[in-house]
Amino acid sequence: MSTLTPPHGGVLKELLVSEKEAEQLKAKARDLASWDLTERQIWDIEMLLNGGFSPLDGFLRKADYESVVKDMRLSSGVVWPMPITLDVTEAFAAKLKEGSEVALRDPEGVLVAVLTVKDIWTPDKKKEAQLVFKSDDIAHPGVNYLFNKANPVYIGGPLKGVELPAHYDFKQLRFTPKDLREKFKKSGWNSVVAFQTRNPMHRAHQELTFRAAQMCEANLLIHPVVGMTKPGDVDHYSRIRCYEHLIKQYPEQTTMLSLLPLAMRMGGPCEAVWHSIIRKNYGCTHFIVGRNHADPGKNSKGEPFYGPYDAQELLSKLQDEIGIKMVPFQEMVFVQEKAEYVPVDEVQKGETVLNISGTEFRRRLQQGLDIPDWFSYTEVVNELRRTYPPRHRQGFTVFFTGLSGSGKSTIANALMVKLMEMGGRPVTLLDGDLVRKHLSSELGFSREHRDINILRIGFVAGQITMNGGAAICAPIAPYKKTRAQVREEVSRHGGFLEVYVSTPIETCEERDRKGLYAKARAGIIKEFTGISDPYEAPENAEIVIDTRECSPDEASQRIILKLEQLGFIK
Ligand code: PPS
Repeated sequence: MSTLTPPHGGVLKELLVSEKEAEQLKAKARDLASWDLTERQIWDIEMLLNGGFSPLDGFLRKADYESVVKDMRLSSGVVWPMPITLDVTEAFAAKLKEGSEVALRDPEGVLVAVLTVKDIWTPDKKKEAQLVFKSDDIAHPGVNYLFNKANPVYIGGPLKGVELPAHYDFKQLRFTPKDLREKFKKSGWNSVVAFQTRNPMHRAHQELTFRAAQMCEANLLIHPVVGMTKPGDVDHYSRIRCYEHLIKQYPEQTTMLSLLPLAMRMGGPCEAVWHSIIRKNYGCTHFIVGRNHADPGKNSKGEPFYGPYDAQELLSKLQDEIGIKMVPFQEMVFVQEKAEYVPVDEVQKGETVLNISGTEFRRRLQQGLDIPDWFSYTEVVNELRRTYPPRHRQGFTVFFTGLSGSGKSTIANALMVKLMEMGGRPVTLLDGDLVRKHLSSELGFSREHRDINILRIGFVAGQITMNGGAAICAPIAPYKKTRAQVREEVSRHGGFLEVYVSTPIETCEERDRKGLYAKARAGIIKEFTGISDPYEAPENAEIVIDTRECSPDEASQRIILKLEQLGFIK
């Protein structure tokens, strides 16, 4: 464990032990209670071990937690605005007492650190949300995580770090606080201004960061977050490819790109304070805070959680104490007459301001439309076009639902061959019977088993969609909630079209192609959908088809036209 005071930043508290001690801990850990770190905990522990969260020496203990939540300070009085806590289940906490040691492992079971338990407590999450995020509205991603994802019990205590969590991507861009401090020192970078981002950077960002660096006569660190960001953000792989293009726009030897393994909380002002402490730990002397820093978006009433410049206001009061200089920045806008970017408060009367909102930018990407040069760099736009191809090059899923014998499989088969005839995408049919034979042969028809079956179909369809294919699913899928889960899963990767085959039960029973209805009526088949098990009809299906009125050709044609209307077929 090392405590060093390099020329840049304050005291850095790295929590990794020596190789020898790490070997001893690995041997000892075999007999300790073991906790598999959640995704967010993995990011937090990386920042704890590498010193990015200095002066913390582990997950917060109760007294520090209470003080942080109430006053944005550790109990020692040092400014620290964000509760970094280790949340565990009640069952796991019940195995522990003060003084217990816990082996903290990554999802593959690799030992990352050993925690000595000092406190175990059940937090008042509502109070935590109100005090830290100034809200208990779950539209706030930080609040939502706290209420719906974080475990109910916190354990706190110091850490002995065995090894940093492994990363295999962009290794050449991952630098610890110590690495960066050393790099800055070697390069003679005495003043470094850091720029925090979780979005792709366009010309406005380049202008802003370049001006900021010029203003404070500092070198520039582009320091994007690659841990958890806001749900729905552009994935970090695409973003980093964009930053790698963008970095070429700065004068040589002035700017560096390094990735920050941080799990954001979207805490606005208090997050800005946290970010600035982190940047100080990484050896920076200045930190840019713009409009809506770490903004959680709108609350459930459609209002902003924080004011656009609240973060600047709060940090301006604390910057001296923290020991980093805030560089406040107004939004940069493009002035047509001047053909350049200026801070919004420098726009003169009568000048034309051009802007493309995030929503408009995504619409243009989605439809393959022009994105002007003044807005971004061709290389950056091309990267994003690869990540967000227009709809006609995205994958999609057509998800049929309906009673047994309603005609799902017949229409699904007709649709499959029509799509194959058109070409352009690989087509996969996940028919109810087929899935039960190849994917779910061990399952029956209880509610639990049906849910597992449908979620499996959803997972496979999601993967096919993600990789640009067309998945056609045709299970009964009788339960609304499970169908909604499938929609959510698939929609993350591409298009989702629900087709409700609404043929009434009387017709299905009359047809009774497989003789199952007769068996169900006779009680030979139990839990039969529509007879002895419920079917919850969809209310928002994109298409409703009653096969009494529609041939398989007509039905599949309607689906093709809908896909065309939505832009998936061109
Ligand atoms: S589910 O609820 O979505 O998991 O059902 P699914 O996998 O689509 O069912 C596929 C076929 O199973 C036959 N079958 C039953 N259906 C409903 N209830 C019970 N108890 C049952 N037992 C067997 C039925 O033939 C379903 O096929 P389709 O193509 O819908 O007729």
